[in-house]
Amino acid sequence: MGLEEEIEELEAEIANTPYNKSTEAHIGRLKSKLAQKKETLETRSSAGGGEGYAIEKTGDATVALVGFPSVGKSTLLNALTNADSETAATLNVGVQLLDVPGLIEGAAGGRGGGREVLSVVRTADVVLFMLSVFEIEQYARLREELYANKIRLDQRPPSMSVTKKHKGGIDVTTNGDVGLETATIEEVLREHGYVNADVTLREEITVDQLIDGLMDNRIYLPSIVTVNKADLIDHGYLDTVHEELRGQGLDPEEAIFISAEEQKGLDSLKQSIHETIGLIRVYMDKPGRGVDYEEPLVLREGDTVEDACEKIGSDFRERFRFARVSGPSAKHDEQQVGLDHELADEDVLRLIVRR
Ligand SMILES: Nc1nc2c(ncn2[C@@H]2O[C@H](COP(=O)(O)OP(=O)(O)OP(=O)(O)O)[C@@H](O)[C@H]2O)c(=O)[nH]1
Ligand SMILES: [Mg+2]
Repeated sequence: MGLEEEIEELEAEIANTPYNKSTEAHIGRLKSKLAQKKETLETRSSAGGGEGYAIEKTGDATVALVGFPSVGKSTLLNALTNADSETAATLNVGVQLLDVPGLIEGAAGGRGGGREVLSVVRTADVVLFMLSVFEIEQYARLREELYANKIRLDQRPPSMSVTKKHKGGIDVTTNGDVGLETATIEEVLREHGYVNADVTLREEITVDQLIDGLMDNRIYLPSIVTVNKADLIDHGYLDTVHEELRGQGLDPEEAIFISAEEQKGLDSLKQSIHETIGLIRVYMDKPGRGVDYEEPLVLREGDTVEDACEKIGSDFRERFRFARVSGPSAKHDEQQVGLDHELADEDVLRLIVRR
């Protein structure tokens, strides 16, 4: 039996096994086998390489724009300022939006350019789903496609640790009820080749998340949903669109309605991207030149003065004496701070360095 058939059989068996406490460990084992066989298949079919999908990444963060054909991806890219190519646009504050064409036609099983296309998504910071008002149901398919390609959206990696040891079998420690039988956890670990190991699970987890935690190639990304062609929504139709979004498990309040063609809603979209990535803008107060409000230094939430120094480059970190900060992170204007001071969006920063 070939690998493909084995995979199909496992999938069928999983689908046909009712899930309950007594079958859970068995299902865990089947799912583990399945995950590993898929991995093997993929390694095999990717041997020999493929055409690279070349987009030069610039800027501080990238957003992968994912949607079916004709939903308006290219129109959005063109609508955004500084569109510098057909496949990439630079948003304000150093965020680059990348068109991911042909995800659906090519992606499954690495057909055509699918694998290269998906690698663009895997290296992005945020996934931006684009739906059009008449095709909200496409969302499920897009998510499935990304899931099948080991991209996990809007969730963190499971809080767990596994330490190999020399004897004693598999020892499971949990913080209260994690939603899985100990036998299931042991079975999954064994199936992944662990003989002796200490496993700690700190939160509720599903079999799939446990398997994800044991495979080291899952990518965890936040996502945003934008609904395009909002200009085509008639008065009575908005309720239907909201209903369909709810049917997809989406909150209509959180979806961002835009019209790429009429350039409406683009500011909210940019704002949402900005917040999701957690970017902050820091305006540098440069000696003799004043505050540069035009080209802020772009950092991430949680970044400190030290990160700013390193970002600016050259030898600011080594020559650093102290800094002065005004703005949201400062207790008062021109507050004197050290390298460990945490910066905030729209701070003004002056570095005082040794000559
Ligand atoms: N009414 C309306 N039409 C739009 C809007 N955005 C895009 N369109 C139209 O939808 C069609 C498809 O737009 P594209 O931007 O080419 O779509 P795409 O997602 O890039 O499609 P592919 O490149 O084939 O994947 C074009 O005819 C656009 O003019 C919009 O906001 N409102
Ligand atoms: Mg296009």
